[in-house]
Amino acid sequence: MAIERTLSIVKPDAVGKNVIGKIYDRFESAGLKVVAAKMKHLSRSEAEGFYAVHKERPFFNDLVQFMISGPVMIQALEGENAVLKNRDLMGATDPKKADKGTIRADFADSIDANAVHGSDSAENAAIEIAYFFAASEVYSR
Ligand code: IDP
Repeated sequence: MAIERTLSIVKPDAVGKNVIGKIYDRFESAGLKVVAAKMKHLSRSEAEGFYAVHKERPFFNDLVQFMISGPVMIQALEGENAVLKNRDLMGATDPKKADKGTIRADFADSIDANAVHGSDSAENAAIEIAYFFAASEVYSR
């Protein structure tokens, strides 16, 4: 299976709950490596740009407001089938519908405050990683 990269964000709710390490443990236990990482308090324009694909959706303003409500932890993950593997670890967008044992089932409170972001395709992963990291900041290993 191909080695892929995906972009992951620990959202402000999970950073606020002090569970960055617990979430990283899920990635590492599943065989995903953190190959880039930074903590950042996004500006409104950074959050709007990142979620531009959702700008016509009714929840866009709430989503942006939530994403700038506190610092986030942003990481690129690398491993076999990384995009899907991370989506499986995250669970469904709505934590009430997320499978038991997933990050969102265990750490998220609501569809707005749902603990993590993860790229939904390898193509988007490449775009999202480049949005936050220069190539020289990603350490393949
Ligand atoms: P994903 O994060 O599981 O990939 P997307 O559909 O890409 O889900 O939506 C991006 C983010 O927008 C979600 O993680 C969630 O925080 C928020 N969101 C999605 N749908 C809704 C909704 O119906 N109400 C409120 N927020 C939503």
